[in-house]
Amino acid sequence: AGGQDGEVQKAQQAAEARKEPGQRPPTIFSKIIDRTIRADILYEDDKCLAFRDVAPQAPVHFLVIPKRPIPRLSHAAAGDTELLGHLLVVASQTAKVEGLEDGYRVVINDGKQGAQSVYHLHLHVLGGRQMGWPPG
Ligand code: IU
Repeated sequence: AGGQDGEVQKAQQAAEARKEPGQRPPTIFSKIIDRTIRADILYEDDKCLAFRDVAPQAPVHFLVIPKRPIPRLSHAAAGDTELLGHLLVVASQTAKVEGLEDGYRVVINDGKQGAQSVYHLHLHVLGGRQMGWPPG
């Protein structure tokens, strides 16, 4: 025990830690999509879902997610163009239904420095108060 085995184990753990979280299997958002977990759903169609964020950072704060799980924006490919455009249009339409006629903020967090915590691509839509710039 110890010695070389310990080194091998350490190297394996380091390799595991370096793996992008985005490579890992289904997130909690998959469970919201398949209704295993409840969410306050504002809009749904065959391609996407909009639901209220459980920890709202503004009077109105909802997420728009694709049903097909792209882990993060930086993993998006040319073939995702139409789907990503659709998410923006749904964000805009849902913001209208939510009464955000004075404007709102749309945010996509990507990866560690972007402070992404759930690796299933999502648009944040925040509104109902004055936003600041730059964001934190
Ligand atoms: P982020 O961009 O990955 O940091 O955002 C994840 C968001 O998902 C965050 O605002 C959470 O409050 C939100 N959320 C949620 O609405 N429901 C959940 O079950 C979980 C996270 I976990």
